[in-house]
Amino acid sequence: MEELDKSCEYLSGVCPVWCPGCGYYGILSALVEAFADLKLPTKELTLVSGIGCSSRLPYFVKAYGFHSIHGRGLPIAQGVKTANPELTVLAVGGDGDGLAIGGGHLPHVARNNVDITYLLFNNAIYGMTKGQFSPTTTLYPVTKTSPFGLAGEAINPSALAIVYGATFVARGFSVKKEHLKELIIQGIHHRGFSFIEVLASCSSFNTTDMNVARIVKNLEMIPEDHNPEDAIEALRLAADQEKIRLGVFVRNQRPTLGDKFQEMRRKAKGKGAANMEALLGQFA
Ligand SMILES: Cc1ncc(C[n+]2csc(CCOP(=O)(O)OP(=O)(O)O)c2C)c(N)n1
Ligand SMILES: [Mg+2]
Repeated sequence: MEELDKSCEYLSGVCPVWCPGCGYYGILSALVEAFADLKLPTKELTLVSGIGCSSRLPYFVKAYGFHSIHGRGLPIAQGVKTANPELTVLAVGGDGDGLAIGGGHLPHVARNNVDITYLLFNNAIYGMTKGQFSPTTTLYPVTKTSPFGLAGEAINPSALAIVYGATFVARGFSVKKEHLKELIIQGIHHRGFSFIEVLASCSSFNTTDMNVARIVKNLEMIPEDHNPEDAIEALRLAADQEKIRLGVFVRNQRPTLGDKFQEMRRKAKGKGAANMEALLGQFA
């Protein structure tokens, strides 16, 4: 009960508008419990999202929130973190938001190793706009925008994040709340870009791809002896067609974007554009 009270401190009081049975309730619950465990001051916490059912999450959490533009949560989160490195910044959004319209941002935030945590809510459908196929739709081929089936192969979000060079990549499941909470805690602790794919069923428009019974039957935790610095093995696990692997695929260290900017600032001091007098003098 005490645990519950603590995590409630991170709920804004705005009632989620998600459908009954939506997997996102489990994610919200895991998230606020992670914040409570970490005892994060709400004034140091920022949630940035794009557009979609998943992207409504910042309304429900007591923190700074930015419900932005479809597919643009990641670059905005990068800007927030760069402007104020003291903040704990999380980006959240859906599979459509992050892999279709916003798919061009993921490689850059990953290669820049921006020190933020990104939760990609994978329900394999455009939920908010009522059931068009997304880049991760696989087992539910006939949707409002694919009456005769899907044309392309689905994207595997975790595999993509590994290939893009994210320094922390994990997969959780909305139903396994404790496990997801631990992944979120590890992601926030990780210094660098943390990508967490969360499988979640859309109770209204696609109960096939992320069918809870099917995932429970097929899931397998990543073996404890997996070396998270071994990206090739991580990719093999993430792309496993037989089993749905949950846990941490990748964890490694390299300088963050903030580190690089600091280094550049040091190098630039007193030189070139950093010397304002010399710069303004050119226009005299
Ligand atoms: C520029 C732009 N294009 C299209 C839309 C319409 N739109 C809103 S949400 C959405 C897709 C949401 O799907 P997803 O990101 O998977 O989130 P979910 O609702 O499933 O959580 C689309 C296409 C929009 N709001 N803005
Ligand atoms: Mg979706």
